[in-house]
Amino acid sequence: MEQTYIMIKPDAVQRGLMGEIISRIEKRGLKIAAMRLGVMSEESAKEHYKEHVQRPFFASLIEYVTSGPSVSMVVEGKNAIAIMRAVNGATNPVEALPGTIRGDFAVETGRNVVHASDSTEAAKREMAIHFKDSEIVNYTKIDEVCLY
Ligand code: RTP
Ligand code: MG
Repeated sequence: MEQTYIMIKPDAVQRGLMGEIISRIEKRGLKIAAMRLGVMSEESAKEHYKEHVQRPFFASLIEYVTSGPSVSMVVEGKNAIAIMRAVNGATNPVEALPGTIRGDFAVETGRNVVHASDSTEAAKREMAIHFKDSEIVNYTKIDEVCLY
């Protein structure tokens, strides 16, 4: 079982896409273990995207993700990290396939609607930035029974 950190970015909240995105995650069969709406602090955003600190787009990226409310989630399930990367689609929406969130709802990299952790290490690190352990809820869903 894996957990991954997901953000519905501010452009998606502004456009009323929260429900659509949450619905896709639920319908795929993954479980939401934590969820919060709020404006991400500059400090958290910089820590979250610190791998990109030297890139020319870093300042704009921080401005973008702190520009308004976003939704932070912990999404849980078998292979949740890889599945959520696939559900989101390619970073540049031009390359994102139809049927992915970015392929259906985005046109440019600078407003690409969603984030998902890209590895086990990143997921752990990002969940710790955005959630306390006590905010991540442990519960069982009726469709989780699997014998293998
Ligand atoms: P994310 O971290 O947001 O899930 O996106 P990602 O893994 O698919 O892509 P990553 O390389 O981690 O980039 C993080 C975010 O930075 C913005 N970006 N802008 N060339 C550019 O202008 C550029 N490259 C990346 C995007 O918002 C991207 O999602
Ligand atoms: Mg990334």
